[in-house]
Amino acid sequence: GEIIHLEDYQATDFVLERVDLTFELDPLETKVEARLIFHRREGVAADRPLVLDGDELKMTGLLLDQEPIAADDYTETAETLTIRGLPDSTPFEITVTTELSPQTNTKLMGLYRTNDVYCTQCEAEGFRRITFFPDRPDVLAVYTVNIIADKATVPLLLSNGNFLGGAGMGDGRHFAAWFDPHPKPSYLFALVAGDLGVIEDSFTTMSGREVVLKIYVEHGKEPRAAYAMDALKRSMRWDEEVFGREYDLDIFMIVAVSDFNMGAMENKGLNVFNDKYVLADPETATDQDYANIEAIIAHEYFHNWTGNRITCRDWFQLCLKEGLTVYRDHQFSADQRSRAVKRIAEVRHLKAEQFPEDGGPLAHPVRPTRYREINNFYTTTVYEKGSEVTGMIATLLGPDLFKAGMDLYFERHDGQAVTIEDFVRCFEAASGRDLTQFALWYHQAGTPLVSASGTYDASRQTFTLALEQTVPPTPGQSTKQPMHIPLRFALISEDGTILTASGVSGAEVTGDVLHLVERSQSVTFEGIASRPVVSLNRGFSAPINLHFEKSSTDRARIARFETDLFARWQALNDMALDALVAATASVRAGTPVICDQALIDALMATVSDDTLEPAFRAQALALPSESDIAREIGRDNDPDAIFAARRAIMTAIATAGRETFAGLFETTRSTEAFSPDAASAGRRALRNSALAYLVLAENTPARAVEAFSAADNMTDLSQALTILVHRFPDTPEAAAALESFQTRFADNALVLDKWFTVQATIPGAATLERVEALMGHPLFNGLNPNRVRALVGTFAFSNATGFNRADGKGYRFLARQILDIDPRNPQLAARLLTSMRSWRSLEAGRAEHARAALGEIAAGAKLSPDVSDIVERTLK
Ligand code: DPP
Ligand code: ZN
Repeated sequence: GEIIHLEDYQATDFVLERVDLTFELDPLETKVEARLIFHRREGVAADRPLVLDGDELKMTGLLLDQEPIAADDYTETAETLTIRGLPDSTPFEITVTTELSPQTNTKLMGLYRTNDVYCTQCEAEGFRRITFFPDRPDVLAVYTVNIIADKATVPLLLSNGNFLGGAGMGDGRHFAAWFDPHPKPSYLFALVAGDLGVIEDSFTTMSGREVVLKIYVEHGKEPRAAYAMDALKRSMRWDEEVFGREYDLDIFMIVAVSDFNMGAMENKGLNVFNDKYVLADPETATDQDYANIEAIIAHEYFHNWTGNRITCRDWFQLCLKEGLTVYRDHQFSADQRSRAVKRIAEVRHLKAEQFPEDGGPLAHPVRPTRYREINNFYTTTVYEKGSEVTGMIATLLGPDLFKAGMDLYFERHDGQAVTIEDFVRCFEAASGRDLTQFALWYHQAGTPLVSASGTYDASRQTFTLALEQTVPPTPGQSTKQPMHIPLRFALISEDGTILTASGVSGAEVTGDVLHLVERSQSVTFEGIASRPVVSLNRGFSAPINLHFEKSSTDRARIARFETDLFARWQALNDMALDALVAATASVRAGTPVICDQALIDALMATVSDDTLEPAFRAQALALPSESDIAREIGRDNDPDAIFAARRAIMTAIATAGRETFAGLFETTRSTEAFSPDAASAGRRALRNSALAYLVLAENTPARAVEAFSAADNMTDLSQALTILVHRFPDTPEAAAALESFQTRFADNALVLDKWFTVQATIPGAATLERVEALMGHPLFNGLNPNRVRALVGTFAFSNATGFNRADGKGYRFLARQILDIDPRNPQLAARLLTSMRSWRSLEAGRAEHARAALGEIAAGAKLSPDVSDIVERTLK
């Protein structure tokens, strides 16, 4: 593929008015007739041809106003259909007939089959695999869809919009017709047909309209869709209450399928979901699964306004819908659960996934300016950093002006395909604030580094905070301008009160928000009676790296006295990270690891504090991950040393807190029936982290074995299994537990994914052999993306010691998998390959092995554009 540049954007020459599609479904020979009504855009020269996009299409017919088009009036290439000699000023109809083979479409883009169900995925450029079409998001049209299929085997025929009607056809086939009155881009088209079960409900909108809600799943799985339905109704209500957004069709449908490249897809009125984000019951789903379902159901539903009603002008604007919609789903989950705990989980995720991306060879701006393969830009930068940028606008403007800006956005741009500039202008107009510098967050890649230091002047009673920002160079952007960074803060006195300054100079400060806008800024607070401790970047108000050296006593003071719960967690996490980095240095130097007593004391005080919600206490106990530690160290990383250091610190905490953990494990035992609500989930989280520490302290599998047998829900069961198998992988107890788990859930694909993941993430070099053996297991299925991600993906992304074996065999294994998967599913292969993005921060021996494995991939014959784009950028 060629590189596409933002600056080359031009509107189409022809305006598409209407689309009429007819599908005659067949596994190997589906016939598609597309009737497209166009007119030439005003001012476009009469000799300009119509150029349509296509991908692996077999065209069997082409008509202009129902007449065949002469051979020299059109040209077909692998990627385009060009039609010349079209009317100048009158509308005309192009009819394209294509033949598809959904059964053999393993790329899962366009029309394909999953467990005998016909299904589509069109974002970003899948519609061109169905018919020749102006397949770009700024072409909005009204669609009518007719579906014809065998009635007995394909009883259900669905598409976007409202149902027009259907009937039998006398030849064993039947048809259904759908009409979507809302103009939409092709990436939001969907068709689903097959034999599925359904649960049905309804929702009354704020203006009193009744909307039918349906969730389709495989027969027999209907009861497992109940939680998703509940989450959907809560999402619809919340979007009305918080954003004033009402649903706009008579019916809203969700279909769960088992083969899907993404999490889910927001097709208008007909969302298609990876079934992992729909199906749940206590026996088979963890609390994390429930939380994911709630978040993703909400996310796709919220796209109806942020994405569908207002869509993207081009794919460079992807964050316009994704960053904003992630922000919206975060707010929703925060309202449904504990806001602080939700924020902690978001920040952990951001640091674990987005920070490495932003700090490595795949770094790109939230709003990129060039791409080779758009599929590779569905990234945590576009999504999660995009959400953070939206959140910073809310922080800068405050809730009322932020809401005014959102209202203006909906009012101004409903029905349009717009840009980030359009979005930002709404907030400027609503607030009167110039957001030019702020908008650099969309344009400059890289995680800003803010260095801070404080000086207290007792005689003047002033406190001065010196701040400096740098944005590291990233691919294609060697120099950066200073950003507008909103830093929420608190000054805390030694006795724990939050201090209010009598005056501030050197920065704009509004409420608890300090505006850092220069490269370096010195901010003086007056009327500060005693030396304060600064809690900076409260709530993670800006997605930055912060260097602010503090004694562990000062960090402990924040952990104890902050009124912002997130900041308390952050202080604990910083203390732990300091300890883990020091411990890693000790391991590499061959000196004993000593755990900071202040960390142990602060953790134990937090964990024992019954006034804190259990979910928060569990988050406090979850130390920074191996990759967090590696990122903090930054270079010359030895994953084995990091693992050993982390294990040593955890053991020190476990030993010191043994009695506390034993007590917690008992007091958090539930006597009630399972409920997935946040409070119950938090209690389970605390109990299971107590169990993990206890098992470390006791150094025998007994307690994990017992917890495994006693578990009456999937959260407890899978936690016990993980603790047992990860800590004692080669024991008969671990083998027996794995065996019993597999037997018990043999017919549940989603639970079996967990079985593969537990094994793929066992720490240590020996896991590679285990993973290779599991690739040959009868339950492994290389065609199912969830299964591949559960085994190969978690090994590469979440097993630092196993994947980064010193001998490089982990990388070579991944290289073989990439080359094997790429021809059938390039999107999946490219995504797995991003696990190599931090290779340059490894110690020299591993880095050399990683480079060689990347070289093997790069040398592969006939790489997809997806994989070749990632491998080239990763090696650069
Ligand atoms: N399905 C993906 C999402 O909802 C892409 N739109 O984010
Ligand atoms: Zn989305």
